[in-house]
Amino acid sequence: MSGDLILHHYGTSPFSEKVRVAFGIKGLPWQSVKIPPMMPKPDLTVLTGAYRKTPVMQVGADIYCDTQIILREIEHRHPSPTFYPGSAKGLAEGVAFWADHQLFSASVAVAFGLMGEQMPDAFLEDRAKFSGRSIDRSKMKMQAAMMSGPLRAHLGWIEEALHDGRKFLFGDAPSLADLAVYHCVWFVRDRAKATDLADYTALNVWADRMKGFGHGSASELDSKAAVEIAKTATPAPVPAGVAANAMGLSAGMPVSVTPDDTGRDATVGELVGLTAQSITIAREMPETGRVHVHFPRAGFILVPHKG
Ligand SMILES: N[C@@H](CCC(=O)N[C@@H](CS)C(=O)NCC(=O)O)C(=O)O
Repeated sequence: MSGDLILHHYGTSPFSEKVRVAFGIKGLPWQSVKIPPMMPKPDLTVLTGAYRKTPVMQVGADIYCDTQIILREIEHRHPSPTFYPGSAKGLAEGVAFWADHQLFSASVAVAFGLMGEQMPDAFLEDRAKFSGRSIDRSKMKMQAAMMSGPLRAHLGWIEEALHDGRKFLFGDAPSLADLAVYHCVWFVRDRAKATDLADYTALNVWADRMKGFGHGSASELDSKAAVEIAKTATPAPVPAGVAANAMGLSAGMPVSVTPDDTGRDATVGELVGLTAQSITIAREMPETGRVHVHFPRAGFILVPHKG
């Protein structure tokens, strides 16, 4: 049984590891579509409308962009065991957002410093475009050394939090905060084999505990077959509709949604859903039929689209 959750990802992607471990914690079956680690990604962007980041989750004709909303959707469909720790749910979202942005940036600098020499020019050029910053191979080692201190400062908070013997950041069960911190530690420690964190005993024990969850059970799916699945499916209803908002946006309006940090490609479509935490737009393409593309609100810029 492969399940209806389709993850578009590649093996070396830290944010994909966040979702793969989420599948592991919940013991879920899922379908794995391997996407290229750099542009172009035609079978992905036809589904998302332009969003190029990794990973993307698909369920039929519903496309979820960004791990913030991907985790919420997994939780919605498979509530147990929960990733959202009771009264600390909002706090855990905040910790996860810090990890996905500040902690991840420091982790990238340290990991790229160690792996940069093996990275092909085309990959570094792609990442320069993605981040909007020039990447100079000769400066990577120096930048990694420069960011080692800030990385240790960020993760020093986690080491300190874990020192009271708790198993996970919010108690006895792993939450979305553990997942977000873990994918950064995995990138630096397990992928780049950096030794910067070797003396953080509690952090390393916790990271091994997270690793132990595995990835659930994946079955391979071709990217063209995933597009066909979208075409033959119908998007799920959007019961909440479009909430009142300061921009005066209403259902049916053409809008664009763009990440506010990296990979700033605008997805354009018709606004069909807006809540305090999510944006849903409808798009129609000959290859995909009608799809709903979902984004979190935090971290994205939503504006009217003037075609
Ligand atoms: N905020 C996004 C960040 C995703 C992200 O930056 N992913 C990296 C890979 S781990 C990426 O997209 N890199 C460029 C690419 O894969 O094309 C999320 O939570 O999903």
